[in-house]
Amino acid sequence: MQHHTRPDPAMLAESFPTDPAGLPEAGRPTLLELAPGDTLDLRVGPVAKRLGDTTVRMLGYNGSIPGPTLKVQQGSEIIVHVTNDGDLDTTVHWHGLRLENRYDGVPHETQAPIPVGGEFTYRIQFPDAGLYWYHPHIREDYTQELGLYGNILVEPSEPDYWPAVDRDFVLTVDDLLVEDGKVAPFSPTETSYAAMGRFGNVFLTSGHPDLRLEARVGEVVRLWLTNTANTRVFNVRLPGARMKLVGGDSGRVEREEFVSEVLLAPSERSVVDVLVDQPGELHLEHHTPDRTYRLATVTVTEKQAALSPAAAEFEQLRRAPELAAEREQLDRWLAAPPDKVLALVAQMDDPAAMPEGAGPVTYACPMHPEVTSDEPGRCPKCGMKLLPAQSVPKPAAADAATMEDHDGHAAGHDHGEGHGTADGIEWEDDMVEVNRLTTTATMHWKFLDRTSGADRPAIDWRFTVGERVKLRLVNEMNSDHPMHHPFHLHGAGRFLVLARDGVVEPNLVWKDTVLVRTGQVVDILFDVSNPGLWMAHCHIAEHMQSGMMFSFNVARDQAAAT
Ligand SMILES: [Cu+2]
Repeated sequence: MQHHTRPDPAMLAESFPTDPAGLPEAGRPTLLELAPGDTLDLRVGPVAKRLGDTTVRMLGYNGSIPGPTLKVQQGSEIIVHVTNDGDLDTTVHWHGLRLENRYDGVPHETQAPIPVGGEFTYRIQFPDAGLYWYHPHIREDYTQELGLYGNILVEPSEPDYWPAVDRDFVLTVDDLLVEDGKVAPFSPTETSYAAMGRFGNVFLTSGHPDLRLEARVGEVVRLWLTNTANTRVFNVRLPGARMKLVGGDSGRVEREEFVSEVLLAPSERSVVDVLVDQPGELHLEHHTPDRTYRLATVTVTEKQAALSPAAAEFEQLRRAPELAAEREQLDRWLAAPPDKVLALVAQMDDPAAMPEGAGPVTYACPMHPEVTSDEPGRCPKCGMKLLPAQSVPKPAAADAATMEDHDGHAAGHDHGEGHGTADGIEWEDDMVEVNRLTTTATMHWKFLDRTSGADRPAIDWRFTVGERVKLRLVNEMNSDHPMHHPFHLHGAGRFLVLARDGVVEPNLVWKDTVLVRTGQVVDILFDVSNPGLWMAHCHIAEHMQSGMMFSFNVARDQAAAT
């Protein structure tokens, strides 16, 4: 075991290091095929990352951003030996895997943090086919933003689990906030951008600001997509090619369907097949109500030998029998009252609080500065808490403060009246100045257990292996900052979405994260399968840091539960 001297805490209090000089250049992620019982060495360390003309200091697993893509077999187990040469304590969380609790990577609950210079060995199991990922579970707002994420592809035991394809692209979608040629600063002691999370201005697809991929005419290409952003929701399109949705967070969908776009909240995954039937260039895009951003370019070359078997089957829309069986018993669960009701709320202090008796105050909405009032209250347009007007940029200044697009990545600029809140999703940071100032000290994101109707902030959930539990997630509008939250449950089990605002989920897939839009009520059916102490949290990194998390207990059997 290596022993490094830990950095001087006084220095840590100032800032994290930002100088890329002398660091190895970040590599491209490698694909590592691991056999059952194999050991992987995974090292966290700083890298120099080129972004256009600038080079910034970031963090990588094994020197690449993203870290290596692990390809493993369903039902297998591997050993991962992690060493931490990063900037702060770390753990590795294996997102979406139903694994043994003690390897879940939650600091102080399932393991001690791995100090800088320290190491930890994980045994990771893969009971379910599909696309998963790994990332730290300490200060994700910093470490994930800086590049610590990687994918896991679990190959199904069943040979025809997925339709045939000719080519796979495993892609992470992300955004990074760069200011003055550096990654925008972080405090080692507190999380900023706590209100909306840290939106970036450079889009990184698989770590690349201008990713170029190649395919051949007549092929079916599978896109394995993971949203690794701190807070941004991605809506992914590929104009000019047909996309077929085949899978989600954990495995395949109930019924394959042709789609024009897929929505990915932070930490969610989507698996889509694409038939590329014409030569030329295709652009993978992120499409919001107001803007379009380019995520990657796919060059389709004409060199094609014969029609691939995958292309011949592309029109088929298959069904998953295991999810059809779940559909059979869905009515019973839809009719049942929820076992637990969880409210998602915000309490926001004024980030530029005025001393008492400082004179008359007028209030304004940080997202709609034209909304003003002589009294405290909430914005009639979005429900946001009104703040003293001096802490809200003037309407003219507000526009100048909206995100500038990075070189050439904005394909369209129809920035209208609508702001970024259409469909209960905040697509952009529309209150940059206020958001930057909000910290874990002034912004309190909360889950409240409203099962019995009352506010009961201390959540005490106890489940038993083998149980199924209906959870109702209520994103309350009566909150200081109503916005969307991707709700994530750790590997105690997996869940199906039953209904969103009373609308029965049309296409089932096993999930570990669900997007709860502003004001929405989402019912999920949680299939509890693993004992231990497990976390639930919002996967907006800054929201989790600001309190939107709790842990719950799963007993091995009924006797242990009582
Ligand atoms: Cu949240």
